[in-house]
Amino acid sequence: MRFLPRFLRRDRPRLRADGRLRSELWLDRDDAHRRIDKRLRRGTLDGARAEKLRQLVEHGHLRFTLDLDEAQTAAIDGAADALWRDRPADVAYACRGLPIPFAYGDGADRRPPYRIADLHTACDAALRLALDPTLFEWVELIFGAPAVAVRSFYFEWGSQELLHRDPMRVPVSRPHHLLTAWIALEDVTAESGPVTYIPGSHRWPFYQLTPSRMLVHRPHASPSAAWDAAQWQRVGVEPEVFTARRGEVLLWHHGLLHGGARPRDPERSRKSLVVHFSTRATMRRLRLRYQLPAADGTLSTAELTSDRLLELDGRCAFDSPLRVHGLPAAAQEPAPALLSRPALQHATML
Ligand SMILES: O=C(O)CCC(=O)C(=O)O
Repeated sequence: MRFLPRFLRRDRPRLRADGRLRSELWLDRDDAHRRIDKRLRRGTLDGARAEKLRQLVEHGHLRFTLDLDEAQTAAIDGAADALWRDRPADVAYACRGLPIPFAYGDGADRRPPYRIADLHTACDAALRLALDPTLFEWVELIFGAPAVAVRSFYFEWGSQELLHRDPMRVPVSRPHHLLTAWIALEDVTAESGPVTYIPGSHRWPFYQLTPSRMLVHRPHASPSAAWDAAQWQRVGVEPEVFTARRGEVLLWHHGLLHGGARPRDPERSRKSLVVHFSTRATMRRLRLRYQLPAADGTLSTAELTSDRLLELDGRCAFDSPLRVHGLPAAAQEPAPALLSRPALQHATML
């Protein structure tokens, strides 16, 4: 193992012969439906939940609704306004590339399809939502183990993301210990660019870097993106669209191919919070990459880690590495090179 190149050591996850990730989780096992039957017979699961779990096993996603009132969503939107106004160094946003702390960014970036990374670390209302008890109940029912919210993204507009799978983007220790909750913060129609997904694609084989090894935490332009696009073309299905009322949640499996539709009306907001979850026991430390200023004032990629948790009634979310490392507030004294745009435009991955 010591002699493997670093990128191979990181990309250790093994694939099964059918190209899916090796997973010990009950929902990925061939007897998943029998396990649901057994729990129904024992009375540890009710019929409605059992149906939703079957949906997840078969189609890679399930839906439910949270009790999310307007005051909570208004507080979340207000926190986004405050970040753009105050431009702190310990919260970041992203356009098409790696997140950059607000302090080093540019107000002109507040346009589609930017997103705020880990708003839950800067806003109590977003933290309460990421740690919502109903959300955790579902996630822990599916994992069969205590969960942790790994990171979140707040969107004001649709993401317009190409179809992709989350293990390429979300740095969890075990890529199959990954569930994503997409939460509507307002009613979302076809006009505002809803989330799209391909039911059943969670069972499609992953791209193999070398036999049985998959690629994780890699850019959109990686061979795995091309591989997934080719599979999609071969199957020839239209993605489904998640139009939603405020508080509705689409929860998806790590393998589900999903993205964001192009909005019919580009002016229309599409406010949402995306929360990625893993299991507490496997996720000890969060490693994230950012665009940060180097000594010469230009922006370059830096990896920071966090093992600090934010807790609410026993439910936990990772605090962001930016807050743990406490970057200086560079906005007070911006170096001219930090405001040059090329570095932002050339970054290609989250
Ligand atoms: O909100 C969307 O349109 C998609 C978000 C997404 O793909 C993600 O966060 O992984």
